[in-house]
Amino acid sequence: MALDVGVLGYRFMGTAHANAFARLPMFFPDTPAVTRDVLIGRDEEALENARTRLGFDRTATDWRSVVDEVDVFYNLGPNFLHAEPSIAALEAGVSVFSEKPLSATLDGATEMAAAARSAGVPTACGFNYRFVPAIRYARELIQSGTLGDIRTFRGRYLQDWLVDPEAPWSWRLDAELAGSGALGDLGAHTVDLARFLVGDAPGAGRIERVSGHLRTAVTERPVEDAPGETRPVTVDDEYTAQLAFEGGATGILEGSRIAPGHKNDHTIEIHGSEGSLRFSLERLNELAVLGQDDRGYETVLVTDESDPYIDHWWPPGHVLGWEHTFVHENASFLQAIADGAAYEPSFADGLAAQQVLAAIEASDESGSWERVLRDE
Ligand code: 4PW
Repeated sequence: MALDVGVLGYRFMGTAHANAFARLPMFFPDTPAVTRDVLIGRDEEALENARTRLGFDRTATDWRSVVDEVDVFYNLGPNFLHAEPSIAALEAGVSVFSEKPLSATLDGATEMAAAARSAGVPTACGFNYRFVPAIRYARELIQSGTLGDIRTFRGRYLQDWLVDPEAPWSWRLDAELAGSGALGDLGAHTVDLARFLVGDAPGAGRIERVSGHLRTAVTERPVEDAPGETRPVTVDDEYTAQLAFEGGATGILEGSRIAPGHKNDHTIEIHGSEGSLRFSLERLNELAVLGQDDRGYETVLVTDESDPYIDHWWPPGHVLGWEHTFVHENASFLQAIADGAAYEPSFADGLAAQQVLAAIEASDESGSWERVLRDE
């Protein structure tokens, strides 16, 4: 029987997930079938256009009226809207997928993770970069000891869509609506990859302490279609952070939405006692690996037998792109729901990342290193 899916949000992420729903029966035919039941939003005209384009059966302008009518609720709305509808769905026993960061606030994320624990149904936080074949291969290499003891994790995520001071204001630039800027939008992914790749590796483990710095370079931005009107920017344009892992490894993170020339540059470098590896999202079919044989970094083409998804797509060398990560993550999540099995990255992982982000913000305010505070 097909899973009825309700989706709040129909722009960037709504399209990315609807594309995944459409691809699944073609490329992952064993994944449970999905009925694109209801698309949720406020602007009726835009919503109806999106319903037709994205292939949903119906629309709703109030999430409250439909959140308990579906089998899976996808919360792809602005960050401030993640907590309340997701908790309501969980209280009705509905599985929930939330985009990242899990919430605009640490309190919201904590409540969402608690609701997920009580509901006991699979939840997902949208850390889609865990589903890049090269990242999964990197984890395998680290797990099998190829890099030895982990010593350094370096992660940067740079974009440039806010370089122009005339780029218009949006909810992503407001602390109440978004929580933070580059930190939550981009840093959440980097922190999650640190957890995924080295969170259980020798020498690294959990992130214990952080030192962070946030900066807003452009403090006012024009309001679209309102000549002469501006609004304040109350989130960071860029952040940097140092990490101390419990096993002794060090970490360096940076994120920016004002880095000219960098469109979606998420680069990870990991050094261990026996080798190193390097990954860049803009070349996501490759992984650079430095082994013990003194031959320098070698580029592994991940669209080969090391690609865990190769059987689902094209022959080796027929490269994958950004949108495939959403297909892989939805295949795993929907399968977990059908099997009643655990899924990762869950709301617990979303909360764990948010606790690190909160510590980075606290450090920016205090000017000191801060411990990452956890519930357990
Ligand atoms: O993964 C990225 C996000 O964190 C996306 O590619 C775009 O930039 C959308 O939001 C951020």
